[in-house]
Amino acid sequence: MKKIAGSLLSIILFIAILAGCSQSSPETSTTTSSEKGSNTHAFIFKNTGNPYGEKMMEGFEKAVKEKGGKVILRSPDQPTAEGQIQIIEQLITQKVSTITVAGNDVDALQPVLSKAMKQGIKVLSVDSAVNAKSRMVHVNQANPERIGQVQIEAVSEMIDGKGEIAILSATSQATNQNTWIDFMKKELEKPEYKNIKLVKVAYGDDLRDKSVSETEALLKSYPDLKAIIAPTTVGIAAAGKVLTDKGLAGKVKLTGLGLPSEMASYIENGVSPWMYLWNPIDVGYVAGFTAIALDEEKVKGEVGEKFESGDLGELEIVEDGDGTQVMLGDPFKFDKENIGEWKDVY
Ligand code: RAM
Repeated sequence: MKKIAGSLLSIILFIAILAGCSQSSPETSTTTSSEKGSNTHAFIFKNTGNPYGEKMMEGFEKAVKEKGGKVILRSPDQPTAEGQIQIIEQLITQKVSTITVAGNDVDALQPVLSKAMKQGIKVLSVDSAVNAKSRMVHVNQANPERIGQVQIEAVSEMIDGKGEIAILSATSQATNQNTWIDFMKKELEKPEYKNIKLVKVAYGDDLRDKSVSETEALLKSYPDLKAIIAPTTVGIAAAGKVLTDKGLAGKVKLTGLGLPSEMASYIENGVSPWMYLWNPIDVGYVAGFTAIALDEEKVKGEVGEKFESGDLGELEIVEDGDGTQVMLGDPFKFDKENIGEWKDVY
C-alpha cells in the first residue's frame, strides 16, 4: 500500500513538473515569435550583379545576425520599379517583419509599400530613397549636398576650371543619383565654375555594357570633352575601362563615386586622379539595425529618436524634407595615396 502510494505521488509530481514546463514555454515564446512576428528582415537592392549592392547586403546581414534575426536578400535582374514591386508583393505574402529597399523610383513603389505598412511590416529605404509616404525612415549614406559639391570641386581642379564635362549616371529614375546631380548643377552655378560647361547627362542604368556604350557615345559626340563624373560605382568602373582601353589617361579626366576594389587600377594608372565613396558595408549594417529598431518598436522613425547600431554606436533620426532619415557623414576621398589600403575591403 505504502509502495503504491509512493509511486502515485511520484506520478503526480512528474505530471506537476511537466505542467510547470508547459506553462513556462508560452512565456518565452510571447516575447519572440507570437508578439514580435517572424523576426525576418528583407533587403532589396536596385538590381543583381552590382558589387556595391552585395557589400551593402553583407553589412545588413551582419547586423540582423548579430540581433538573432533571419535575413532575406533579393534584387530584380534589371534596375526597375516593376521588378521591385513583384518582390515586395512576395515578401508581404511571406509576412516578413521588415522591408529595406534601395528604390528604383521615388514614387512608383508607394502603393505596394503602403500595403506592406498597413499589414504591420516596417518599411525603410536605404541608398536610394522612396518618397516620405512610402517609408518610415531613410538611411542616407552621406550628405547629398556635399556629394554634389565635392564632385564639382574635384572636376574643376582636374581640368583647371574650364572645359566641357559630362555626367554618366545610373538610371534616369534613380533618386540618389538624381539628387546628387541636382546638387552638382546647383554648385556649377557658382561664379568660379563659369567656364565649365555640362554638356550631357547620360544614363548607363547601372548595367556594365550600357555604361560602356554610353561612355563611348560621350567621347564620340563631344570630342573636346575634358572630364566625366560618374556618381555610380558601375558607371565609373565602366568609364575607367573605356578611357584606359582608348589610352585617354590624362586627356579625359574621370571622377565620381567608385568602389576602391573596382577602381584601384584606374586610380593607379592615372585615368581617375581621385574619386569618392563611403563604406557600403556600414550603410547596410546601419540599415539592419534601423530595421530591427523599428521592428522592436524602439523607434517609430520620428525626429529625435535614438537607437543602438552595433559597432557604429548610437544613431539619431533627423529631418529629411517631409520625411526622416539617419545620416551617415561625408563622402571619403580615395586617391593614389590611400587606394591600396581600401581595395581589399570593399
Ligand atoms: C551604384 C548604385 C548605388 C550608388 C552607388 C554609388 O552602385 O547606383 O545606388 O549608391 O553606385
